[in-house]
Amino acid sequence: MSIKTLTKKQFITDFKEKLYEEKLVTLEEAVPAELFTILAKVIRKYYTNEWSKRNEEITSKQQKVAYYFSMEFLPGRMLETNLLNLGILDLVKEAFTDLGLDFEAVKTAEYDMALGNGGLGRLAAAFMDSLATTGYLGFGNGLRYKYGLFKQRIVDGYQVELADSWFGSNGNVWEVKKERHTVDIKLFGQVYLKKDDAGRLKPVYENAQILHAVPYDVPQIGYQNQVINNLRLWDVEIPAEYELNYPTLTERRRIQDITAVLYPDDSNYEGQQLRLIQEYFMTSAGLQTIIKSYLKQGLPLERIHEKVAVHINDTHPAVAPAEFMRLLIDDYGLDWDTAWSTTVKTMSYTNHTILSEALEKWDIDLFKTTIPRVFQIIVEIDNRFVFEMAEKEVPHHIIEKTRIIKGHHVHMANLAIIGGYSVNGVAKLHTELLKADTLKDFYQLYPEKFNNKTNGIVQRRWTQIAAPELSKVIDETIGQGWRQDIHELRKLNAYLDDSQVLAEFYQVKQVAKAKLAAYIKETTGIEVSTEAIFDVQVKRLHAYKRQLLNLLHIIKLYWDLKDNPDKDMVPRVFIFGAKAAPGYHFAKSVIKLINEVANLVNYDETLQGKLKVVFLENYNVSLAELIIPAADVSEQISLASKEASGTSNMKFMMTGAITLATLDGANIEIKEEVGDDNIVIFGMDKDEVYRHYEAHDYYSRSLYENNPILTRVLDTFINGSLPGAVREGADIFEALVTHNDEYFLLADFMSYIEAQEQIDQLYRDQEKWSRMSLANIANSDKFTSDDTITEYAKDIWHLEK
Ligand code: 26Q
Repeated sequence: MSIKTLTKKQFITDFKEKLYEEKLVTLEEAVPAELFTILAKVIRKYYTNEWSKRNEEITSKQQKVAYYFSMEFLPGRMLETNLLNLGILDLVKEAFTDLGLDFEAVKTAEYDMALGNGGLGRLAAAFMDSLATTGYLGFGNGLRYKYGLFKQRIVDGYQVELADSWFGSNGNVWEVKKERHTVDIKLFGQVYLKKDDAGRLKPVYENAQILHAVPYDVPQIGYQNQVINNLRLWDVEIPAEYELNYPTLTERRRIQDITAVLYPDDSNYEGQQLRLIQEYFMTSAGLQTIIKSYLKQGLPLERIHEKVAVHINDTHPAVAPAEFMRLLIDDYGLDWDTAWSTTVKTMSYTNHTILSEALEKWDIDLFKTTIPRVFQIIVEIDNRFVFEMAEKEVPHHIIEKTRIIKGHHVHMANLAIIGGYSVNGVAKLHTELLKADTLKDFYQLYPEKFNNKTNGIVQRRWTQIAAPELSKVIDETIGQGWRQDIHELRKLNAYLDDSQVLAEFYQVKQVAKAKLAAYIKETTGIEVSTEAIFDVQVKRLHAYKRQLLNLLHIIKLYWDLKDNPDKDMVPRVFIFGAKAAPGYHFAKSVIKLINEVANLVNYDETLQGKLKVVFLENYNVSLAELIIPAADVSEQISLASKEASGTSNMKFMMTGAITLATLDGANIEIKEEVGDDNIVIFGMDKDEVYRHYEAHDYYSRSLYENNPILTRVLDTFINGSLPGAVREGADIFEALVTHNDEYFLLADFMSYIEAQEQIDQLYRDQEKWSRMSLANIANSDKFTSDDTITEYAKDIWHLEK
């Protein structure tokens, strides 16, 4: 069966047959969840051949393969992208119409695959799609968490977390378990070195725990190109031998915990042993498989870097260089120097944060107890690094700052940098800051390792899938070529003065807004008008992302309207979506306050419907697909220098929202692409921020006391205006006034207010606004992850097509 010759008729036959065979029900009786499963199973059959061919190619073609190691992959729903990429989305939709079935209902029966927290995990999923689409041999390696990122409910304005059991008892429909590729993972115990017969030192393990890592492969289907790559996710199993020791329930549970749940914290590094085990488990399993697969080609191990690139997504798999050394030396008998030389040529690392306190480090004793042999190897790597640097006469203090083991900790970023050949940041500014600040000592030692790779997004998901109406209008304006080659979007620049075209794009935005408005009404009961500006901030909740600054502006508008109900303003709907890490009190207080302000404004008739605040619970990829195309304003308001890149900013741009932003992360590159007139910038830039750090001259309290607007807005938190959030109000007030406002909200406040007023003025001129919006769509092609991954493939991994 080939996908290219598939007809609607054949599909309908296959679909009905499978439904009857597996569920013993007819079309009329089947519920959406059943229909979804059957549909997925039917289309699996269509791509199986291509998929298994691809797996064989690795050995047969002897081409270099990149392996993307990541603790997180956040693809969201897969049905629609899989259909689109297979080239049968329209065919299936038409078939469903013929059968009287509701495709939308079936599609929404799929659970989001949310094995990631946010940006980093979504980027990894985007790279999987783009690797397949560009045709490079690039495979993913991660963990098959039983529970993905928690499901968020809002109860009385508070975040409540529920377990996300994203696959039922039958597993995930897309995955295939590959039991015969199971590998052993060794943890704990004691290790000492003993000479073998040949006089070589070999490690002897005592009391180690041996676990099974079992892979599940998830297909990554390229866009209409017959390429299907692999995302390999590892699960833990208890080996039969171990069962013979009658492990207690607690012991069994402790093992199963390894792949039970994704850590929901995306900033605060927390030194928990289970997390270290997760990281090591995934990394070791992946590397063992890679070596085995490489050796099948009959090539010498010391040249593995010619056929294999291992990419370390943030420090989470940064144990990789040490584990690779262990395998090469202990299991395959390479000598240290040969092993080290090939290891460094195999590993590359992406950094996703500039906050140095967020860089992962592990307590030495914990590390030694958990993976004793790997620890020995790290000690050796560290010693040799120190020796080599001293020989090169690198100053002592620089060596101390860059070595791997110091202050009773193992520093994972240092291991990733020393043990690899490439370090990249995720946007231009971010990479510059890494070089000048966070990693500056390493930049002195190894300038040649540093490079930038600005993030990207899968344009297909954010246009063709999330914004079908928009896509149709683009087709009608410039033809369909942009669906294959996103750079053709630039043709839209020829229509910036075409009132007819501008009106059509405006209309399409209104359609998306109406859909979102209906969802808001249905899920929250709040009525919003599509005539209002839809002003959106959706992302993880973090102090540095400054959702609170957005809220301060809303409170200002509230008081303006209370003073003057006839205030001349375009009605606004402020829409938030954000999950807070469960232990992050500040972030949870902000959620509560947003919801309290929503209660204050949404039902106050005197505001004449000019101000609405909506917090949509459980923001995830699927909700993003609904929200982003409906946005007029994209809030990207982090304190300059703190947001490494951001990627939602790119999705908003591509679907025609106007970016309201600080000069941070990729916002800077968005501004470069779209031009100063089509973006609204405010606030301090990174130089001003850094100047305050150096001069220690920031006093938030004096801004609070001397600016009457700020006084009034901040007092709202403590003067009884928000009776449902007295404690949270006090906490937030304290953070901003007493604890000197770590992220300079008060410093940027007036500039933000002015920028918001500018937005209000711009929106009044419908044609002008539509022109800005279209200019954003027309110049968004730079941010396709297809191009980002091509740069990784060429500049870092040196892959051939
Ligand atoms: C670390 C140790 C222990 C437990 C969890 C973690 C952890 C998990 C996830 C630390 C960080 C993360 C995620 C970080 C992240 O998503 N960063 C974002 O990456 C995006 C892609 O590069 C950027 O666009 C964002 O700017 C950046 O914040």
